[in-house]
Amino acid sequence: MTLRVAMIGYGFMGATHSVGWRQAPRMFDLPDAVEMAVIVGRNEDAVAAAAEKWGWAESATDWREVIARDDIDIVDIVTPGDSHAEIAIAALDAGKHVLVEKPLANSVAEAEAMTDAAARAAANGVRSMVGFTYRRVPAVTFLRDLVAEGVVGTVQQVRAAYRQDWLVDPQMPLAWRLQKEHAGSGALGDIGAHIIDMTQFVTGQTVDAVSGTMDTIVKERPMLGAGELGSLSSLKGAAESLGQVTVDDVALFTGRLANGALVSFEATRFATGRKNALTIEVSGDKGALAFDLEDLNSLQFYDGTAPEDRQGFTKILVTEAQHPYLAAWWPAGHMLGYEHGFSHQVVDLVTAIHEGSDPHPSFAEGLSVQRVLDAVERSSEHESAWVRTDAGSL
Ligand code: SOE
Repeated sequence: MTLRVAMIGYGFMGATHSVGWRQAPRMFDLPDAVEMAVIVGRNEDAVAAAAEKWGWAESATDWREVIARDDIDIVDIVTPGDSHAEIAIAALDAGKHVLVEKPLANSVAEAEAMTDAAARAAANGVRSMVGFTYRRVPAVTFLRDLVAEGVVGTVQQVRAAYRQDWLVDPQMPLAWRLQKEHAGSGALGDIGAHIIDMTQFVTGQTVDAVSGTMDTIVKERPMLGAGELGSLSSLKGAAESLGQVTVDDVALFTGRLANGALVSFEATRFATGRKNALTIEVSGDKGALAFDLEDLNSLQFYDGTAPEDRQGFTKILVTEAQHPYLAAWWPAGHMLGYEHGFSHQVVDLVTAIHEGSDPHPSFAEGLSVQRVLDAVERSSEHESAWVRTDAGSL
């Protein structure tokens, strides 16, 4: 069978997902063929250029028409968060499998409606998945496997941070990611969502309560031209006039996991010198594991059960055929990069569709992250009071 894909959106995430759709069928033995059928965007010329550049067979400007087509099987949504709910629900109701970029939505209400639509669709064999792609960096998947195996023992504390610095320059324009109406929130939802999901994924525990503080450091920024959203890969041409930043630049929060362990979270676009620094360290009563996205082909492992004179963190190279996803790529020892997670996401979605199973992260897991995001905002509004998240179960 051939699965025909329509991708809605064509910014930075459009590029990353296109790489995934292109590479996965070439490097992995997928159970079904994949065809990059149509890419959709509002600007006819720009979306036609994206189709040409990334290898989509067609381009189109009306996502509703595309979703109604009988020859489309999968809808991949990479638009800003404010349109995720409308497009995803329409696609699921039309019987299309859906992949939606993180965070699932801009609000808990939207995420709940999407999760309901996904459950209705699942009853008819329609699959849905959220694009928390970092789960599929082989070292992160392996870290999860090791924690589940009991290698660190009982998880007692987690440190998770996602630090970028692309907003330190006050001339960086007011792109959609800095506008609440489009993005829902700022650093919190964009990159904080990744570390919440990763924490829940690797520990198997929900974040049940949070206490947080959020701040906007540069409150006004140069406006973009009328109708321009500003993709991260092409931010330029800002006007003289300034507009209000309506989201957070920094979100610091503490979380309490279901088993009682504490987590410190930091999501910031103001970590001068830190470009894409996602780090997580899981400490248990028998050992610890740490991951750093800027050194993504390895893990740091501390074995607390080793003889005292041989203890200390050691580096595990996650580059071998036994490690998740790696057998399909290069000979042992050859490393992967940022883009490979997007191929692994395609592999797992296509496999789940073929097998008739539900891929992870499900919309329910996306909703769980959304509830944590919402609780952090409420906590920050109430002088960092502890707020329960109602994150549900994983
Ligand atoms: C921007 O902060 C961003 O592109 C995120 O939106 C992505 O999810 C992450 O992969 C890289 O940084």
